Amino acid sequence: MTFTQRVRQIQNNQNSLLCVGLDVDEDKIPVSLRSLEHPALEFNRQIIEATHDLVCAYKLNLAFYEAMGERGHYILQQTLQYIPKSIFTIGDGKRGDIGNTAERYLKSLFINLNFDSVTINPYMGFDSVEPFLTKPEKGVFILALTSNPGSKDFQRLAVGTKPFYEKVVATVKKWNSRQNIGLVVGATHPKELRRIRAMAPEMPILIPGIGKQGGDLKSAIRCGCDKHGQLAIINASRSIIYATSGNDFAYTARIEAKKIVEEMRTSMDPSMDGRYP
Ligand code: OMP
Repeated sequence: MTFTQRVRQIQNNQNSLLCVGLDVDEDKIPVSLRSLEHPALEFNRQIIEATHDLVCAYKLNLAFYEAMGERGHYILQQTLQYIPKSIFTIGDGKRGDIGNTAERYLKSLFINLNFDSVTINPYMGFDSVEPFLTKPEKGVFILALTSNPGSKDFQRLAVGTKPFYEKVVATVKKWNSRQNIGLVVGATHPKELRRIRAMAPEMPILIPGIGKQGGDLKSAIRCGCDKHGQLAIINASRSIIYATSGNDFAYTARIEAKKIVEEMRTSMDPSMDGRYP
């Protein structure tokens, strides 16, 4: 099964497009957990336990684990063990380097940590991405138009008559012979998201930027889904995992996740026949 087929299957089984970002920050963990040996691990365990029936994916941004030093690697490995196999994982490191270095990233992310997919920065071109594409069952989310204000600095520059990010989309489509490439497009750019979905009707699109970054959930669903109401993977990190700083953080995370999923489910009414409200 290719990665894209797997995303469809998981979204179908889970009836969800939601990806919870496990961007765990030790400074934001409730006081009640702080006396434990690994507070961040217990925090993740409880978040996963409380939300796993509501999500299609968990995204672990590696920066948050690297920032914890040696412990961080252990917490990353153990967190991955808590995630049910029926849900896919995204190792978010936005890697991208010359071929032999890319091979090392691949070994770390796809073999040692066994992530189902990764985020990749395509700035260094095909040879920096190619090693990640060799396994059809492993997904590669390539940055197209990111959610942050600085996305305008390079990604929107004109290449001929088109913005650079469209060139990225058109080019990576040609690399997708194994059906394992996805794109990253910020929810903060709904108009461009719609255009990118039209250019790449069959690619998974990871859509961060709802919640704290101000992107609109409904627009992300409307503009990001394919014609079957799938393949948009809508990420929320802080707005779910830090919805409260209290001891009821896991319960509150569930409530927040549920709100998003309910909105998704209404928007995905099959009678809409591929159109979204
Ligand atoms: P929240 O803003 O807390 O929901 O977190 C967003 C998460 O998505 C962080 O892990 C970011 O690093 C990541 N992200 C973006 O915010 N914008 C992008 O354009 C791309 C990503 C990403 O690749 O995941």
